[in-house]
Amino acid sequence: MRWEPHQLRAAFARRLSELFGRDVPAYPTLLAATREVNLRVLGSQGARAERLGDLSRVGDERHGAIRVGTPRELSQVGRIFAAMGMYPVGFYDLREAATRAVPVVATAFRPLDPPELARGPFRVFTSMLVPGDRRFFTADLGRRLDHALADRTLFPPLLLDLADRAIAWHGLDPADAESFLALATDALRLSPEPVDRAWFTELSRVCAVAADIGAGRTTHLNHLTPRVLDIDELYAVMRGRGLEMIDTIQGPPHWAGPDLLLRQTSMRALAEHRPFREPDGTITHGTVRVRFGEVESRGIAATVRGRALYDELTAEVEETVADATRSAPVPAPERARLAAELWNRRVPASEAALAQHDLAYFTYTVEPDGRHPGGPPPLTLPDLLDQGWIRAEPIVYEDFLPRSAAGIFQSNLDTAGRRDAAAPGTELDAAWLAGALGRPLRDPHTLYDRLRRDSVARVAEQLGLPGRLLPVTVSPGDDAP
Ligand code: OOG
Ligand code: NI
Repeated sequence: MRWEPHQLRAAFARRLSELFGRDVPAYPTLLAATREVNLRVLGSQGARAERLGDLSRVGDERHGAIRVGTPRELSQVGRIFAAMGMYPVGFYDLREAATRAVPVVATAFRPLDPPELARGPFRVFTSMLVPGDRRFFTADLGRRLDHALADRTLFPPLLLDLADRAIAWHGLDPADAESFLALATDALRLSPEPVDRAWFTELSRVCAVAADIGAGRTTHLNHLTPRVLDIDELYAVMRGRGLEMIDTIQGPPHWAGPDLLLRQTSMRALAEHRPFREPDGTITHGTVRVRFGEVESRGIAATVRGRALYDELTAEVEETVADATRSAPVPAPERARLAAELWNRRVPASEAALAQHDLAYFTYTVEPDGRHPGGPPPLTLPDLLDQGWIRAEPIVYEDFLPRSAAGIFQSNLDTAGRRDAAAPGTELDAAWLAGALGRPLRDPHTLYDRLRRDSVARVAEQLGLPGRLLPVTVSPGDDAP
């Protein structure tokens, strides 16, 4: 018997959930509320509720978040996740996306193709500190941070060996699987080791994220996020139970059309006990606020065009709010109302229209014989769809959004931190991150686009239209909604 990567992934997600449930009391509350809301949505909407994933998948679906300090640590994370069939997708620069100091760049490790996603969609948002960025760290502090980070071992050599073995053999025997899972889970536990008070305080002045990543000698799971079918209702339920939620839901507003991209909201981190080593060598008990709760709902993946529209509308809402704020603060519900109003005006509110305007990704399949009309099929996708030859299934968004991620980070920062806008930033991009990881970094759009393209090619072949079927995309610039 061998444990395959997807079995390791599922077991790892379960172990993290147990660990987190023991340590963070709000997490079981969040899971219970998520289950209730999901069942309620299924009860009231029936099959429609499962359009973007059946409840057995959605109910188990989680993403985690971890933070590391160096390219070397990041590449080790890449090995451990590759053992579980999770690969880096997307480059997120939170230094730019955040208004407060969040000196990290990030990627997400996840399964790549639909069969693997169906077997277990666990993904982990992974951030890496950038001590070389002079906007946040002076040359002296950056150097001392580099030094401290170079000197620690987040992942024991045996864990990395087992990861390499799992990659080479596409799995592990049961005894090795057990060691691998135990060591990997242990590496993400909050350490009981004392934190150096002076160092922690110095880094906290830059920002809490730098202190969280750089002050200790270990890393830890920051949050574990369940997926919910109705995030507005979940938000209300959690508030009703007295949990302190941030004031907004990040991402697209609640609007008239289908769920798009990703909506997320989070809970305030609880103060957790942690020992500190004071400058005089004594150990005292302090608290840190790092681990928090988050919940998300996933929608249809937006195309490049859809994403550009999303970014444009987000910027418009922000401008409107910024203008209005000059006379009086704009409360969160008012912001949500403004956004919804804008979306309802500017975004086509049906799956068919989103597909037709090339705003969201779908896969296409031929209707079974007897379900579609006879005679020669028409030659374009919209006609094939209109006349009932083929059907379109939405592709679920499996990735993250940089501004939302920045919002989730910031929701748990008490202070703005320090940032010297005049200092030069460190240029880092997807190619740089791929180099640091030592493995290919996939672009989300390429993955979604391939699924769409492959399905169109299959439709064309099945209907005997090879090479004649028009591409799905309308050419850029025409009939923008
Ligand atoms: C990661 C914050 C981003 C998300 O879901 O967008 C994130 C962190 O706090 O480490 O988890
Ligand atoms: Ni998250």
